[in-house]
Amino acid sequence: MWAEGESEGLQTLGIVVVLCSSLKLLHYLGLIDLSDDKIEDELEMTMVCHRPEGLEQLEAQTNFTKRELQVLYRGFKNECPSGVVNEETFKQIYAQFFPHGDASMYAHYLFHAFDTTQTGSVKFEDFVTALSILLRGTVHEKLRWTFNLYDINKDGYINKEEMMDIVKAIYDMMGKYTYPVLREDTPRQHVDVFFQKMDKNKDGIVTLDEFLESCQEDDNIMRSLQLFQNVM
Ligand SMILES: [Ca+2]
Ligand SMILES: [Ca+2]
Repeated sequence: MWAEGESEGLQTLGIVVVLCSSLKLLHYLGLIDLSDDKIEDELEMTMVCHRPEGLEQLEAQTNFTKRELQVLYRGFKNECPSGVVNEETFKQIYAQFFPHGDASMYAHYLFHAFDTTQTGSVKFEDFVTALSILLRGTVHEKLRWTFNLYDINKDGYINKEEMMDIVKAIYDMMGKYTYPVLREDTPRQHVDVFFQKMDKNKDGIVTLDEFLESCQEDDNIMRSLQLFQNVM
């Protein structure tokens, strides 16, 4: 039997992976280790090179300052000259950061969580909106975002199959080195424990309200969500 702590550990892991992945994405884009001096340089170049449309609007919609948005935009355009990121780019980025596993399915789900309008591409606006939530959003916003990630078919509920797919994708991504003693039935056991905990009324689906309630009762999840609050 699985101890309760282990299932909590997996849920926490899922959320940490989401957050770490976003941080790695930032690092990949060369934005995370910027010193103040560098920001000044970047800003100067940004001002010379381009003036992103709707910057005021984005400043109002996100928790980033105009200066931060300009730096983010420059990095984004630098890595993605077309101005949009497609699913293949997500997969390539994740393959680099999880070389021992197969991150393609997780990158697929994550891409669709970023691609809120389901257009098949992530624009700068989508990108910074998600980053703003993951790095500086309220706990409620972060949990909502995570719920949306797990709700693969975007029907407003998480069912067992969706949770199973996400858990498998996380296992695949982490690879054998992280979980050397995994048994085949382990993801199913995790999903069962997850549902026992989250599906309060036992109707076989997890609603957003059930998800929010369960997560906020859970100290592990709350701690991991707060961990990245002041990173940027
Ligand atoms: Ca669903
Ligand atoms: Ca339910």
